[in-house]
Amino acid sequence: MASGGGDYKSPKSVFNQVLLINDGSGNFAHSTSLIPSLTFNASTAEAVDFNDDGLMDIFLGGGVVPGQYPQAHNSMLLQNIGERLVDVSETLFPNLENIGIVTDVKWHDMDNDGDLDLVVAGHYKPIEIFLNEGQYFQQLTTSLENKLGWFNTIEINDFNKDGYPDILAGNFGSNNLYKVSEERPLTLLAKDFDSNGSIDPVLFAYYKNEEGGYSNYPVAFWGDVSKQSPLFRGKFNFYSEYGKTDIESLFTEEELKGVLKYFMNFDRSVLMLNTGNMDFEPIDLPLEAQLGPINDFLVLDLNQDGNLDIMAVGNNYGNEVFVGHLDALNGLVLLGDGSGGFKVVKNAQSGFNVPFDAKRLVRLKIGSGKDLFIASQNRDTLMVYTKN
Ligand SMILES: [Ca+2]
Ligand SMILES: [Ca+2]
Ligand SMILES: [Ca+2]
Ligand SMILES: [Ca+2]
Repeated sequence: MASGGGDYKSPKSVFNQVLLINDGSGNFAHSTSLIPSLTFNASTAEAVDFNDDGLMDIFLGGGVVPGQYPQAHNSMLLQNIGERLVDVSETLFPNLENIGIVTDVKWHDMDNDGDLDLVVAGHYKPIEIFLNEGQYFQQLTTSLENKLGWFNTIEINDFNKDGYPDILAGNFGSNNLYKVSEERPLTLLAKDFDSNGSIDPVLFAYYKNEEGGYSNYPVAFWGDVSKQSPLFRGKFNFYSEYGKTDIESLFTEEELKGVLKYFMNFDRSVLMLNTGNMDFEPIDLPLEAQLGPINDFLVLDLNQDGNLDIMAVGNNYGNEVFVGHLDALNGLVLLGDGSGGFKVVKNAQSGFNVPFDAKRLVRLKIGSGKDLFIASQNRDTLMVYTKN
């Protein structure tokens, strides 16, 4: 179980990673001897037997260091050596040290050589694939590497039935004001500008300037930026001044020394179709899937026509990044055509409607053989659906 949060004022115990052992009849006991003591903000935990020795190992994804956004904790691979789990990241998986904000991972045999490889999604990152080479994990170079997203969730499956695993990726959604591209990405500058011990992240986006070209302007309203730090407050007297400030004029050269830069240039939620030669071609999900950030998918054949379909939930109310309340998604049902295309089923027709800050979607089989679809919403009710 991954533990954590973005609030650095939380008690330290919130960040202790917890391993619960099931005794086989549904009773869970808290195990302290099996895992090393790990206290950090973990975003995801995936149990997997990556070395096929019959013992379940664990991958822990690193979330944001509280108060230091967008800096992330190292992700970690814990190998089960029988009596306990040991951190083998340094020897088997040195890339994990610089992997950044991880939001979701999936283990899948991507190169069809019989062992499980790791697919990683995160923020300010492309989708990355690490091939399991036995003694180490080797990053696969693909054409996806220039597509830096705010990816929240991934699923691996063969959507077009050609025998090659495809990657379904839930991203920020293209329905936003930033209109990002490789030439005009969102740019996040991060530094402790006022030296008070916490990072001050400032996000910039390209908008049309008065000359008809594009300039890289701060995204946040002046009030929010000045609340963040007295350094910013002191720079302007009028809103109109701030309105004309771009990335070059907001900071002095001195202030930009040692600044960390992060980019987001790809905002669409997509199906990345495997081309069969270890590369992928992103295909946009329908417009309805671009209305807001997608946080979780369920992949299944809903209408039993032999083609994989998608259910999804999303939105984001609590943002560490300045972009406000994102609530345009109402839950999605997409019927697959078996070749990578999808048809939207309207909420009124499907009956599936999850309009709030939805984080996870799971399927549970109950006694009668019926499926329950359960969506969790942050600080709100669980919503439960069944299929007629
Ligand atoms: Ca193992
Ligand atoms: Ca493999
Ligand atoms: Ca495929
Ligand atoms: Ca189907």
